[in-house]
Amino acid sequence: MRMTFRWFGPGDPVPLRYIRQVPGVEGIVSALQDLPPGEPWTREGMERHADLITAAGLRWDVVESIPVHEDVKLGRPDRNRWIDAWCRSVEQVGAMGIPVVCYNFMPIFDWTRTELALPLPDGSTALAYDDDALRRIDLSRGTGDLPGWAAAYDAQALGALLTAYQQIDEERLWENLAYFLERVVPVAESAGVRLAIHPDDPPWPIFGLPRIITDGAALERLVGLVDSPANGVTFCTGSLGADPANDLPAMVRRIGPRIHFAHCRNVLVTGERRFHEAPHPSRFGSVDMRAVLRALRDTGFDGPMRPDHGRMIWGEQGRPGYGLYDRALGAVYLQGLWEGLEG
Ligand code: DNO
Repeated sequence: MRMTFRWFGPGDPVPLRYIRQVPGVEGIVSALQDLPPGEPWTREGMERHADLITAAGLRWDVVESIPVHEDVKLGRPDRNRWIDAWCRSVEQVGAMGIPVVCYNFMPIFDWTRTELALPLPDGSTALAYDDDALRRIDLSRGTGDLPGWAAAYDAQALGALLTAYQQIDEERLWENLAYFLERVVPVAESAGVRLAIHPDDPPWPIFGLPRIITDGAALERLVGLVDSPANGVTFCTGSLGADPANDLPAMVRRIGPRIHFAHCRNVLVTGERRFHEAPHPSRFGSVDMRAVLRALRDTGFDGPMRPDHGRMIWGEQGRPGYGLYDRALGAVYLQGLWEGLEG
């Protein structure tokens, strides 16, 4: 296992020089954040970004993410153009010697929360999700201030997309994912890059949109779509762990060698489709982190791992889920756990 840390580029309130001081963190997880989905990544742009990381004494270990254009997920006639652009970016990633690309196949919305700063009893705040609150969100004004969502759509663009997705049920989305993977996996293979799909977060349909990467059966189906080591998974304990029916260690044991990246985060499930994020150690949440890490160890995981979202603690202000302090505690906890399992 190699401990890594996400960095959102020069605009990130957490500077690389602080990340460098987190014990054991050598690798950075990052992306060319400002490029719109579909825009191919250039060598020049990647080198500029990599230089900043190297100058801080760190290494760019994982690209998270190269966004997949909605036309690909919708299976629209011009999807090949966006898939080609995605392939060109993957080739650049390979040429830079970065071994893993994390991506997702969630329609319109990436990770979604209904509350960005839920106060916890200890005075910290955490990201939270409540399906009832989600149903009360009015999308007729666009994505506006929907918590957690990075790309912004105005009312008209969002309405058009939501209408287009009415034709896409889960099986169609699987077909469109297979079409995408059949084209990108061979390119990743030749570029020396392993693709790692991120599970849907939360792992159930939201706003009436299909979500398919939600459980163990889905992960097994995914790796079977194109049977290549380059077609793998980001094992995100927080996303998958929000559904109590998911047995995370069992999932790891089934798809083990195809896990190329681990996102470790705890969530406390507080009701039906309702949870908030919690400190990383097992006792604070619904994820048995020790059992997950043991399964990763037993299946020979030697890839990058990162602490996922943290709470906001010690008065830190910044990007929700991505402050320095609680993630740093997570990184150290995860390394301690791993070390203990080595014994
Ligand atoms: C949230 C992240 C996700 C992830 C994408 C990968 O904090 O884990 O936004 O980067 O889903 O494509």
